[in-house]
Amino acid sequence: MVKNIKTIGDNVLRGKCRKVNNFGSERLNLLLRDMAETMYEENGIGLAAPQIGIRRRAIVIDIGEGLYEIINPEIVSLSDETIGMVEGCLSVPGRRGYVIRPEKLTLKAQDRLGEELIIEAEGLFARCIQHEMDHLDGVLYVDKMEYEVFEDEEDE
Ligand code: GNR
Ligand code: NI
Repeated sequence: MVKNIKTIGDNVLRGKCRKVNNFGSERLNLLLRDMAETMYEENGIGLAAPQIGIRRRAIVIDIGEGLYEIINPEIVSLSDETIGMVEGCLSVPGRRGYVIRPEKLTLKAQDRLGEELIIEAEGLFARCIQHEMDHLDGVLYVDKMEYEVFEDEEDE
């Protein structure tokens, strides 16, 4: 089911999410399905559970290469090299900002059955993972952006 996306100002976006522990359950399957449906409906490349009001450490991502479900993610390593990119967020509608983050990362996480996943990411995938992991700790890109990018600057 497509859910309403919580927007900036809603406290659910500002808390720390708890770990998922109900692996293999119908409830987790439903959460992940709702998250993916909502992400696709809203044309996002990622979505974190708190964005639909659920304080759990679950993320879905699809940057055009298929759906990833990432549960209880933990950073294993971050590159020293950083890169800037313009970000948007479904929870901060109508705005964009330039954010500097590590370019690459390695992640440890779990899949929907609780099996360990090791993910190495760079480029847009690494960007999206970091953006979504911030959501799990109540952080929005506007908290770390260098400057706002206005609509009419984008096509220049
Ligand atoms: O759809 C989204 N696009 C995006 C672009 C640049 C950096 C991060 C993102 S994530 C965002 C969807 C969203 O708000 N996920 O939390
Ligand atoms: Ni977001």
